[in-house]
Amino acid sequence: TSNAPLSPTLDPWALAKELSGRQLIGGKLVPSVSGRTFEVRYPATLEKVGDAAYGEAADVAAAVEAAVAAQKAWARTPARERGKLIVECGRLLEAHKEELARLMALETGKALRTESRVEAGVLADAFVFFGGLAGELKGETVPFSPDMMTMTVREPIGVVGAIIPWNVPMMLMAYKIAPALVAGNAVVVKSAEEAPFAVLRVCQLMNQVLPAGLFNLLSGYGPECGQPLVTHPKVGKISFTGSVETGKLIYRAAAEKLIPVTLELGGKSPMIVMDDADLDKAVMGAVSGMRFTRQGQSCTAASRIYVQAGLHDRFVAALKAKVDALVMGDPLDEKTDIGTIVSLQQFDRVNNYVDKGRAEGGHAHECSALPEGSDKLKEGYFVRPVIFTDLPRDSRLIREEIFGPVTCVVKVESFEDALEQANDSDYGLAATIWTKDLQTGLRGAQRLEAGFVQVNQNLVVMPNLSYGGIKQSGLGKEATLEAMLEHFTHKKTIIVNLG
Ligand code: TXE
Repeated sequence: TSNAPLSPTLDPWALAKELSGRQLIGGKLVPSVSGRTFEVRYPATLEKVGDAAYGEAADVAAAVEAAVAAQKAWARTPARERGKLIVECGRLLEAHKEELARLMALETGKALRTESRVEAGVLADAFVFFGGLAGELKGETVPFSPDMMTMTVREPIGVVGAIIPWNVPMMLMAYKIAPALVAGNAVVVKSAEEAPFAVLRVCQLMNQVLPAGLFNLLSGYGPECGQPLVTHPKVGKISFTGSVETGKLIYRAAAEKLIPVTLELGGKSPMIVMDDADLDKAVMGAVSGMRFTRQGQSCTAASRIYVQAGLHDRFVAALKAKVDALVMGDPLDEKTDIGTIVSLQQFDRVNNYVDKGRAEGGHAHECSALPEGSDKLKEGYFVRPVIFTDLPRDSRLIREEIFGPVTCVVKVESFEDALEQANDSDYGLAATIWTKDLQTGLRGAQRLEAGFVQVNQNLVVMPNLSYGGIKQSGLGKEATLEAMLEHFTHKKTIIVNLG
């Protein structure tokens, strides 16, 4: 299984070079079958970080073959032994947290101190959590007849395909592959084209602990590499996080094969602030809930804030002051709170929304300042956070996921008005409500249409809390023991006639 221990490499540029042109297939770092690569650049300066392997159908075939072979022995390994190895992966990832965080900051532009380090910590924690659940892969007995001993057992699906995005790639990968592996499956992951290296490093580290071929990582583009993974006849399940459009494509392709999918798609998460809310706490909730430090690139971002009329103006002023205080700069710099948007495509998309909002008559309160000093940063994909007010009710900015540092504050008259507008959305991922009246808070929690609701609290994501949306936000939940059993195992019924 394992090769010589790897020591942490704290220079992310050197690490990216080392990983360039490689994927992990069958326990080996190998180039793509075609030998082709694609460039990855640092979004803060546009300097070249490295070349990622250009995975395609032939690479998918090789990875699935390796996974099928490795899964047989893995499924026969006692569950708690599997769990212990996954916990060991968690410990190893914990020891490499800093290098993973730096590599993440380099390829995605997410600030090291406020975002990338946090993600690296959550990653290790997810492995430890799911590894510890291995003993809970239990079945049931059924009181069917005194002459029949009837029971159910949980069996692995076989090979699971995981397709992940670039916004929190290490964490989202961990939430898919750790439970899948503990449940006895093998995995083939396709990374996002914007962020191929940190997840590859994670897999290289896991490869020191786990059998070769059990998990494989391909880098490549959606249609050329993701699609063949979905349609491969030996892949028995797809777990996807990304856009609604791609989620629907995957769902259709999976329907052709009749395999299960879980889809974590976008969001347009409302935050309701009542007149009686604690202003300071609500404002802090908006700053962290909107994920300004991640440039708003979060599916749970509090991107629509409904504030009751009595508090509205003070809320906007206080929010602007808090966001103004965030320092935008080089993502690798320890002073930086806010880094960059991940890519030119996303940068253009966000700027287009800001232009649209202005054209619709909205008032754009621009916050924070663009980084100063280094000329190199002039090329970077920096976008100033924007708080919109006075947008028309049918504004596209209020309805569509922007995935940038743009939030819309809407003045509402009452609790009912806030609820009606909050629920008037295609999405249903997360929601928060802020009030000192617990009765109002609980009524909000009951009536808000979302996968998870929090009262006087911004969004907490942990592996023991069910995570996922309703409506266009997705299908199926992630995290928790329940999701591990439901999404990564089959339930088999066994009847023994005792007569
Ligand atoms: O998503 P895509 P993109 C939303 C967010 C963002 C928008 C576009 O609004 O602005 O989506 O982002 C792979 N078959 N979210 O373009 O295309 C792709 O290679 C199989 C919300 O990055 O969905 C990548 O690995 N796979 C979201 C992954 O799908 C395909 C996080 C996501 O890319 C494929 C990211 C295909 N045909 C974006 N096409 C969240 N829920 O947090 C693409 N892919």
